[in-house]
Order: sequence, then C-alpha cells, then structure tokens
Amino acid sequence: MKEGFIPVGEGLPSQWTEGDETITRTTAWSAPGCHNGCGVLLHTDKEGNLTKVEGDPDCPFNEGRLCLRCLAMPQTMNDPHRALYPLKRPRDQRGNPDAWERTTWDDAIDIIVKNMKEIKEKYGAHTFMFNQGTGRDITYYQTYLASAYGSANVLGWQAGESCYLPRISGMAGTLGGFFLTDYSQQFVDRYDNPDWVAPETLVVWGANFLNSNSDGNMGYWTIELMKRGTKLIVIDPRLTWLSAHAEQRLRLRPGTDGALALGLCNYIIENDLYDHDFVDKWTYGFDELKEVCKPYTLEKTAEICWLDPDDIARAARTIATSKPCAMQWGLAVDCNNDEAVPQAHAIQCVFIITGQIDNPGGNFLPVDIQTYEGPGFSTGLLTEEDRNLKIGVDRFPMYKYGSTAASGDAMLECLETGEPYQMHGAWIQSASPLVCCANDPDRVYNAMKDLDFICMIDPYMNATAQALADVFLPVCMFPERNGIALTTGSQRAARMTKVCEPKGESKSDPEIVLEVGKKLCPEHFQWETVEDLFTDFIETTGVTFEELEDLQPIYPPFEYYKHEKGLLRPDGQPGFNTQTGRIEIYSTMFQSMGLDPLPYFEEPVPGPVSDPEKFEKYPYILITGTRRPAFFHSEHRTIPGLRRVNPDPLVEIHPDDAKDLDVHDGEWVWLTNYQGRCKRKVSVSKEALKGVFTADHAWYYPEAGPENLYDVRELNVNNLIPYTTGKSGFGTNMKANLCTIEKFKED
Ligand SMILES: Nc1nc2c(c(=O)[nH]1)N[C@H]1C(S)=C(S)[C@@H](COP(=O)(O)OP(=O)(O)OC[C@H]3O[C@@H](n4cnc5c(=O)[nH]c(N)nc54)[C@H](O)[C@@H]3O)O[C@H]1N2
Ligand SMILES: Nc1nc2c(c(=O)[nH]1)N[C@H]1C(S)=C(S)[C@@H](COP(=O)(O)OP(=O)(O)OC[C@H]3O[C@@H](n4cnc5c(=O)[nH]c(N)nc54)[C@H](O)[C@@H]3O)O[C@H]1N2
Ligand SMILES: [Mo]
Repeated sequence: MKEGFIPVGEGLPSQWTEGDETITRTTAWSAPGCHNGCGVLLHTDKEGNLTKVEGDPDCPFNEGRLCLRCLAMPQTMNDPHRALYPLKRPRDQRGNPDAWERTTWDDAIDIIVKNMKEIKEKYGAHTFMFNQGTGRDITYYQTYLASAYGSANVLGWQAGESCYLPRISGMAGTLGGFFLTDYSQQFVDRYDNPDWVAPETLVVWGANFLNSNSDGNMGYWTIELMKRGTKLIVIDPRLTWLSAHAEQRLRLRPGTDGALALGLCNYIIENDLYDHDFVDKWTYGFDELKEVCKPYTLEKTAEICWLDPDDIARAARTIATSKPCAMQWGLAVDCNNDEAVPQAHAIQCVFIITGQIDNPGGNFLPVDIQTYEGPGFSTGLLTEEDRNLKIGVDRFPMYKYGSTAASGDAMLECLETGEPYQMHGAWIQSASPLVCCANDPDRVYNAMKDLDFICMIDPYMNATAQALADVFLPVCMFPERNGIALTTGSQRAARMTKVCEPKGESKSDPEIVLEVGKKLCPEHFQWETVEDLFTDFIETTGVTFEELEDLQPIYPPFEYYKHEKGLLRPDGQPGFNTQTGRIEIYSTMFQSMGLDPLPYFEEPVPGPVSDPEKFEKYPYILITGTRRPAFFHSEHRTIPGLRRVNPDPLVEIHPDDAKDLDVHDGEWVWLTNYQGRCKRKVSVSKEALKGVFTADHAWYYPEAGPENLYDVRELNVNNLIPYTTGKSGFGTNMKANLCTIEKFKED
C-alpha cells in the first residue's frame, strides 16, 4: 500500500458465519444505480441466496446507514422482471418485442464485434458512439473500450451533459479543480477528527440529498452537522424537510439562481463583508466581479427571484459572517437554465470572496484517487485526430479541452443532418435515453432509429432497448460480482465482493467489456481476468484487488489549505492549479475558449421574462425530476416494496393553483406545453410554491407491457423539455420550463 493511505478494514473480518448464514463485509454499488458505494454486510443463506443487507457500522462513509433501495436488494435480486439471457433481433424488427430470439454469449458478442469492426473499416470508429448513464460502474471500462476501439464519441445523452458537468466545468474554469462540502467524509474518524470543525452555516443550494444522497453525499451527514450546531440556509423553491428545519429558506423562482448569487456577492462586497486577506492573496479578477454584480441590488435581485430584499440581505450577512460556511449544491443548478456554467461560476464566487475554500468545515479540494492512470487506463489511446473527430469539439471548445464527453446537442444535430459526418452505430450501456436521460425523447428516437447497429447492455429490457436494440446483453447485480467502487466524489477505494451466483446468464459490465475487448482489439485487452484489470485500475493505491478484500475501504491522506502548501500545482509552488496560480474569478480558461470570463445571469428560456408569449399560454413554471427515495431514475418500478411508496407519477401543485384550475388531489391530468405532454396524477401540496409545478421523471409502467413500450410515450415528462443548451455546451433547462394542466381525456 502506498504511504499515507489508511486501510479501514485492516483487522476486521471480511467474512464470517452466524448460524446458517454467511456474512460478507463488502461495498454496494451498481447495478442497480447509485451515487455512493456504501459499506454493507451481505447476508447469504446455505443455498447462496441474498437474505438481508445491513449497513456496515465500521465503514466511515455511511456508518451503518443505508437507503431503502439497498435494504430492498433481496427483493430486487429476485425480481422476475430482470433480463437474464442474451437476445438478438433482426434490424428491421426494431420495436417488435416478439422478434427477440435467445442466443448464446458467444454468438451475441460475435455479432457485436462483427458490426463494430465493419463500421470501423467502412466508415471509421468515430461513427460508432457509446452511451453511459449516471452512477453505475461502467464509466472507466466503457470509456476505455471506446478509446481502444478508436472512438471519442462517448456521451450521456442529456442535453448540455447537465448532470454535475456544468458545476464541474464552472469550477475547472476558476479553481482548476473542484471542491466538495466538508462533512468530514475525507477522514476515517469523521466528526472526531481533530483537524475538522462543523460548519457554522451550511448553504443547501438546489439539492435535496435526504432523498437523493447525491454526488457522493449522504443525506444523513447534514443531520449529523445539525446535531453539532450547524445552521442551514436552504435555497429551493419547494418546501423540503431541510428547508422546514432551516434558519432561513429562500424559495426563489426556478432558474434564477445566477441572479441570486450575483445579488449575494454584491451585498457582501458593498457592505465590506468579504474576506480581504483571502481575496488579495488568492484570487484574480475581484474588481471585475465587483462591476458585474453591481446591477444586482437587493431590490433588483428580489424582483428577479421573487424574494424579499431583506431575506437576501440576511442570508448574505449570515454567509459572510459564519466561520466556517459550507455550501452543498445540487442538480437543480445544472439544469434549470441553459446558462448553467456562468450560474455555477456566480454561486462559487459567493464562497470564494468569503474565503471558504479548502478550510476545515468549508469547501475542500478533494484528493481524487480517480485521477489514476493505470496501465492502458487512459484515454491516451486516442490520437489527436480521433479526438478532433469528437462530436461537439468545433462548436463548444470546452468539449475539446476539458470534458472527455461528446456533446449530446451536437450529436443530435449530427444524427439529424449527417454533418459533419454520418453516424452508424451505438453501444448503450446503463443509459435509457427514451425513458430518462434525453430531453425530447421523440426527437432522439427519430435520430437514432436508422443507425446500422445498436446493442444494449442492461439488467432490464427497458423501453429504449425494446425500441432500438438489435442485440441485448443482461447485466448482473452487485452482490453477484466482483468490482471496485470508486464512486462520485469518492475519497476512498472499496471492493465489491461476489457473494451470490448471477441469476440466469447475466454478467457484470467489466466482464462484458473485457470479453468484447479481447475479440475487438486484443492488443489493448491483455488482462486474463477482470480481477487483474481491477488491480491495474487501483494502481495509485499500491494494493491489489486480492489485498483490498482485507483492507477495504482505503482512504488517501488528506490535508487542508493545500494552496498554501504547494500541493495543488504540478510545479509544487503555492497557489491554485490555474494559469495565474490564483482562483480565477476572472477565468482565463473561459476567456481562451471564447466564453465570458466572468459570471453572469441570463433569464431561463423559456420563462415569464424571456418569453412572455409562451408564458401567457403556459403560465406555470415546471420543475421536473425531483428525486424520490424509492427509485433511482427509471429503476425499481417493478419492486413491489418500493413501488408501493410511489405507485404513480405525480405533479405536485399548490392548493391555490389547484383551485384556479379546478383540479383535485388524486385526479389524472395531462401536463402539457408548447412541445408535448405527459400523463400525471395531481398531488395538491403546500410544499409547492404557488405558480410552480413539480413533475416526477423517468416514468413508464412495466405492467403495460412491451407492445406499448410500457406506456413510456405518454408518461415521459421529457416530452415537454426541448433539447437545448447554453453557450458553453453545458447546461439545459429541465427545472424551470413552462407548462399548464388540461383535464384528462383518453384520446
Ligand atoms: N425530466 C428530467 N429528466 C432527467 C433528470 C431530471 O431531473 N429531470 N435527471 C437527469 C439526470 S441528472 C441524469 S444523470 C439522467 C440519468 O439517466 P439514465 O442514467 O439514463 O437513467 P435510467 O433511465 O435509470 O437508465 C439507466 C439504465 O441503466 C440500467 N442500469 C442500472 N445499473 C446498471 C449497471 O450497473 N450496468 C448497466 N449496464 N446498466 C445499469 C437501468 O436498468 C436503466 O435501464 O437522467 C436525466 N433525466
Ligand atoms: N433516490 C434517488 N437518488 C438519486 C437519483 C434518483 O433518481 N433517485 N438520481 C441521482 C442523480 S443522477 C442526481 S444528478 C442526483 C440529483 O439530486 P439533487 O442534486 O438532490 O437534485 P434534485 O432532487 O433534482 O433537486 C433538488 C432540489 O432542487 C430544487 N429545485 C428545483 N428547481 C430549482 C431551482 O431552479 N433552483 C433551486 N435553487 N432549487 C431548485 C427542487 O425543489 C429539489 O428540492 O440524485 C442522485 N440520487
Ligand atoms: Mo444525474
């Protein structure tokens, strides 16, 4: 093990028996999807069935806690809806559920490899794309396969890659890195660590992690902070448990967070509440920020955001005077406005000018063990020419220099126009564009349906696979396979240990990638087994996959104030990893890409201000996709114990709006707008802000059967969301759109 790493599992048993049961200390992670990788104790019976999942009290990350989806794993493993066998279907039968034929793994993989080779030879590897969804253990393996094959076209299919990437890009432009909220998650002794202090104030900005445990942040950590005296400011249009327990809540108009951030900066600067020392020593462009936020007076900001000026002033004072002050942001700020990057930029500035960076109890720069470069595991396999062929690089420079992803927006246009070249194939693994990740799913379906070849790799035969795939490969669940959990914002390497035999003929994603890779481009897939590959994968830790069993999870060493100690820059000098060595409030990176170097706010499009005509016809603002604890996106609808929590897709509306529209709690309606509609059941709730509706996402009815694509076409809320992005190519508007409600009538 490399120096300084801390092996939490050392001395703890990794497996033992209690009565008839075997208990294995391991890590939970995909499939099904999740953002975290919690420590678990998996109970198995004599027949090797999973009987129970408990949180591992010795794992510092989750300290014995688990979400309800993990607790339901025994049900999920035995779900009769799981896909268990490889299937194939003639290309001209796409969409016909009766045309599937069961086949062997060898045959299925041969078909995939033959098609991928043919497409590469005839048209070039770049004409074959790879799609991945969120929070599953495939990112590295799939990206590696794509690079080895020669395609840089790897994408998530969400317009503007609007999950975390707008925030990450915003931070790359200013910090040359990224920060995480300091909940002490980087320490194995957590809240007892002598270097750590609880934040005096935690600003919760567009996130509801009690439901979502998002981006490597366990919801209960906030409760732990509250027990230690932390006060909350919650910025969220809806009333949530967190905002109900907050010192202050700012229930702003969706999509106006950029204006609020600039308003907070302006008040902090005008009232001389900023951290002079930090600003002078470590930032670049403060004077320019002062100018751009000047127009955002309390009155103007309040008017834009539908807030009270006094509330904004009070929040600004609390943020500036709380030592320390942490901020946890969420998905809302990635996808409530096409201009999400300048919005993320503006939000960060509030915490930069108050000096809350890499300080205990503030916002720390993580030691990212994900930035390993194990043998072959780099996208370095791609040539300059391959990378220049990535879709989107010519339109959005950030996709050229920063992100490894291709742009979904540019890809959609490429499929529709054949420019700059014609696409020919797709490998879709852990994503479901027609159900969840894609805005405007009809448009995406029409763009993809004529590709020469499509294969899908998923634990379930989802509607996307039904509609589009020619070959389908079944994926097993996490207790059925070995793996490494290096999850979002992860501060640790942890091991997933196989405790059950896979159901049917399902296999893990790394096994599938390795098998395909060995036949497709054997020179880049020399590993005998996936376990050999895992050892290379965690090379930066100096531990093998075998050794990890007794040591996991292992944590890298951590220090605060790395910018003062020369720990952030490759040249070892103090400062941040940017061109100026300072936090670039005025971003030279954005400037060099032809983007505005300073933060700015633009009205969400469409919206009451940007498009009054549309607003007149669709006078309600639409938030979509607020997370529900029982489901991970489109998953878990077939698990009875979880479905019972949310049997149907809801649209949450305020009682006054329900009265105006003459609709009642429990009534079915069409949620509709200028682009499309979907069916929803009304939930009348005072948690809603008047004038703002919130609709669940990723819905379909498995019970409706494959002939109707599980009713996804009438249930998908993304029918109402156009496929658009901002100037940088990151960000979209899924959480501040426009809509209205019509009485439900069958067509
Ligand atoms: N309206 C609206 N739409 C949204 C959002 C929103 O807030 N509002 N959120 C967006 C966001 S942030 C995201 S990240 C996207 C997510 O979008 P997706 O990642 O496409 O989510 P899912 O539809 O759940 O599709 C994932 C598929 O992966 C499969 N799967 C689960 N685990 C594994 C695994 O380990 N291996 C493999 N091979 N497959 C697996 C599941 O069975 C499912 O069919 O959705 C976006 N869509
Ligand atoms: N159970 C479960 N957990 C999940 C997922 C899941 O599907 N199910 N998905 C995972 C994924 S991929 C992601 S990205 C994360 C997302 O999880 P989070 O980051 O927590 O995001 P959301 O749940 O979409 O929304 C959080 C809050 O934003 C508020 N909001 C909506 N519009 C605005 C706005 O314009 N401004 C502000 N300030 N607030 C707004 C909503 O009211 C909501 O309370 O969750 C992850 N975790
Ligand atoms: Mo996401």
